[in-house]
Amino acid sequence: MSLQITLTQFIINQQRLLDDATGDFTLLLNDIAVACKRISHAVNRGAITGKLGSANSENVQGETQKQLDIITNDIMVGSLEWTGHLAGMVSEEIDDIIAIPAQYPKGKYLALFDPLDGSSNIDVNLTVGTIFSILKGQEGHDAKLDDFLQQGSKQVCAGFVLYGPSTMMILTTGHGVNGFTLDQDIGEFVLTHENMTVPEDTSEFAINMSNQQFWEQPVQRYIDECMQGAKGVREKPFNMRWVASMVADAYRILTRGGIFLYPLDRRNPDKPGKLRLMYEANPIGFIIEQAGGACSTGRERMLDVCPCALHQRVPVILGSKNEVDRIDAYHRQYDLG
Ligand code: P6P
Repeated sequence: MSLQITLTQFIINQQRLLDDATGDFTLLLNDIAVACKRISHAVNRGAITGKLGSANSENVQGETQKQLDIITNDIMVGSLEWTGHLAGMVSEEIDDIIAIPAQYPKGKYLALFDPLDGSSNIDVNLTVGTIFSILKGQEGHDAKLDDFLQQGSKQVCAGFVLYGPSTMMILTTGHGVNGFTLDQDIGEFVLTHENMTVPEDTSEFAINMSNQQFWEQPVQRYIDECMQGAKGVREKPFNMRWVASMVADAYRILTRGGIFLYPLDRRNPDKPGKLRLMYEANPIGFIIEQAGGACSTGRERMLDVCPCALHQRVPVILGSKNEVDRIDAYHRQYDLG
């Protein structure tokens, strides 16, 4: 009888390929999986437990927090701070670095996460998710700001968990991308989508069209060409999707290709984009690249961006490689005048 491979079994199999593996990383990923199972349960029961709606508070981003933003953040912190694998954490919901309490040992990894991405959708029962990024820190020391400000190319692991019709974890440790579905009957993530790859071409774009007046010319040009369809220079019709939940749009792109844009927006020069580099663009960008896609700011490979702040925002263009390359080329032509 062939049993489906569990997430733990998969990670241990990968660990065995590494000579210097100590098992710490495997245990950390397992703890993240437990946290996300707890979040899945909390999100699924939001209406039943009366936890939908606003918390009447704002996060560091100045965004109104949902009750479940706070609940899921507490679940992530409470599930990871005691493990002895981390030197510190960063959360979208918390301004400063989250230190490991003195009573717990410190480890060598750093966890950065958006505990509930797309939470504006939670009250209307659309797919939301948890995004996480793992970096190497200095073992045994409280992590400082500079420890976190590493380029996305330094990530040792990135993943996101979708809370949708099914709960899924999409994971990369730098050796491709694999999808695991939570089998509620046994309470385990099992391998269901092996070696996910993003088709290099697409005819489906994802962007919030209501912001069109604020886009720079290269993005205006690209979207105009998509909208012209078969009569225009692209000589084929395009479709559009926009879930307003990055994890949901990213997963669709992983399964059938596509291009996702949350571009530079001229409304506020202090906010070059809406999405955050460290715990949204970098982890999703790492996954998309590992699946054969591409992720850029329009002017730079996302994973090469040198961070200067924990919650800095960046323009995000990701998905099918040939489309990202085209948009990057439009930016170069524009910048050259
Ligand atoms: P808008 C969710 O709030 C999020 O951070 C991403 O998950 C999503 O892609 C984007 O913002 C949606 O933004 O402006 O369309 O609501």
